[in-house]
Amino acid sequence: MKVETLPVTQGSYNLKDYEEAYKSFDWKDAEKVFSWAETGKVNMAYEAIDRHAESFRKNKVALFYRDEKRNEKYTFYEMKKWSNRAGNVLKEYGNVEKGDRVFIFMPRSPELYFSVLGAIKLGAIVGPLFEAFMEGAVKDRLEDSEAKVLITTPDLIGRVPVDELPHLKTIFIVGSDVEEAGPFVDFNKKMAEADNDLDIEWVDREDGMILHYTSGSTGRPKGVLHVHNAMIQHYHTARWVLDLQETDIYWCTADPGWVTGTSYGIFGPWLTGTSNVITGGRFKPENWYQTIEDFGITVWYSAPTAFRMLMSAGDELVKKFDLSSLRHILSVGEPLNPEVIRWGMKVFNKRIHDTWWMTETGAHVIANYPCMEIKPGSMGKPFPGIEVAIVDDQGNVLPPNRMGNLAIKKGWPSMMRQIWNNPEKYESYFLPGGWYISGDSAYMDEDGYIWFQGRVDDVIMTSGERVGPFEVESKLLEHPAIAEAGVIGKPDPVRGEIIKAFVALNEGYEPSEELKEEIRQFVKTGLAAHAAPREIEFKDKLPKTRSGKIMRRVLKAWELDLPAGDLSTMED
Ligand code: 6R9
Repeated sequence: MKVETLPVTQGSYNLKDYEEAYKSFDWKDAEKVFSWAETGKVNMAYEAIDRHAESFRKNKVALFYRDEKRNEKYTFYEMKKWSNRAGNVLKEYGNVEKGDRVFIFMPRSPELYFSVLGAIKLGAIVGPLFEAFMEGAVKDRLEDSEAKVLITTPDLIGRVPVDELPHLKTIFIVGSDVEEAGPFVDFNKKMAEADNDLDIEWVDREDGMILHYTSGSTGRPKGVLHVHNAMIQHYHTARWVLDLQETDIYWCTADPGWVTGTSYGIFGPWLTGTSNVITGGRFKPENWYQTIEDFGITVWYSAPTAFRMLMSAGDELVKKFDLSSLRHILSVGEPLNPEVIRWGMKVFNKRIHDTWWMTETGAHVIANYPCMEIKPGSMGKPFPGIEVAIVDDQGNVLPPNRMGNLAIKKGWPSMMRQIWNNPEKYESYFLPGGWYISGDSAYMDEDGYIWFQGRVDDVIMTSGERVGPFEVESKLLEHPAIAEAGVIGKPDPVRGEIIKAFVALNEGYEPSEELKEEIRQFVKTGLAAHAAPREIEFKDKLPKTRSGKIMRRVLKAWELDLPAGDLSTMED
């Protein structure tokens, strides 16, 4: 089969550099860029902010922030001061110490970023929560992590069941006219009075830094812990994959509630001293193009669903904006369709570069580098210094063009170090021989390009967000009308997949459109809007194994009109 390729992007290095690096790349050398290589004093937030504030980048803009109400910018010097203040506030009023879990549940705003950095400066472990989470999702995460401090807003505090969270001692509210009583502290007021200087807590490279909850196909969401050492990979992937340079204006559209919004919305850009644009508010194609034009975005990192939505907004709209500043565009989170890449060539005259990685990997693992030819539909090649292979279920490496488990050899710098409170779960990711099993299936072609084939498990990727069917099913079962529930991802041209629920009703309930809407609202308000099933189908009974497990693969087969496969374990 003839595979189409697209020519290289004019990046800051060429294929020869890349090939050289590929042969000789050594993570030990890669560490030398950090100040701790000389001083021995480690802290991610110091490397990301303070170090630049003490250099020629002092007055360079670190953060451009814009939403419907605010339009602000902060230099590295100002970011240092504000994050120091945040650190002081957390220490003084929240007694935050090294290792404590500090959760942040609020929409994007400069205060969110000051808080993340301030908490990391204290050696705390930051848990960012997506603003769309509702009470059940918030409670699960605060409970499992035993968070001591929460930073949130007046709009969101109603979703935090404070009385049911004994470990939660202090709640900072970011808003105006905050009433200070019990655990509640007025964040902005304390920030206004706080000191600009802070004693940074120097940590060990293996100390915890960020805790991202993510979904699997079974069980509750799990806390994936990353340590300060991850900065090595954040820095070098920001250099090689994002290709960030001194004069770049970079925009990552992801929220810090998801791993892309921290690794590449905070750490990667700031470790490399890059000007970082952050926007709040809802997705609107006009606003996105306007953002690129107004800030003169040069490097843009987004996701297939967003590109597909822009695509469906039409090519005429693109022409209304001056997007000539763009030099490098990247994508992550779901398969990037060749069609979208072709559209990008047409309207931006630029390639869109796919990248593959996961919450658990902490940073890029596979990418299309600016200097290499792209094969549309392929995720690219492994990052230098990381061993990626396709293995069978026993961990044997498969030859080219054979589909199997996408696996990574244990030991890359930004690998997760723990599943919070769940060592068995952590161990279950690895096969003998040190292979980390991603849960994705793929094959590698003879040129070393990797082609995504699907998830091995039932995890749903909807609009680039990872949703565990179990979490949605559990919520559905809390509804009084529902006796049984099974949830699958149904292919969708824009969102990648949408969530479809099959439900069997309890006696006394009748299927109806109103009931569907009520169920949808129930999940939306109990869990999160993005986790609510867009489609619901009533069934008398759901297919189950004899041990009572819902057989999602049978539901999927029903949905897609496919053979259901081996039914020997199904009950009658
Ligand atoms: C960073 C992030 C991880 C899962 C992963 C895979 C899917 C990510 C992809 C991709 C096809 C790509 N995924 N990148 N699928 N092509 N370029 O997305 O982390 O939320 O943990 O999701 O996303 O299935 O296993 P996370």
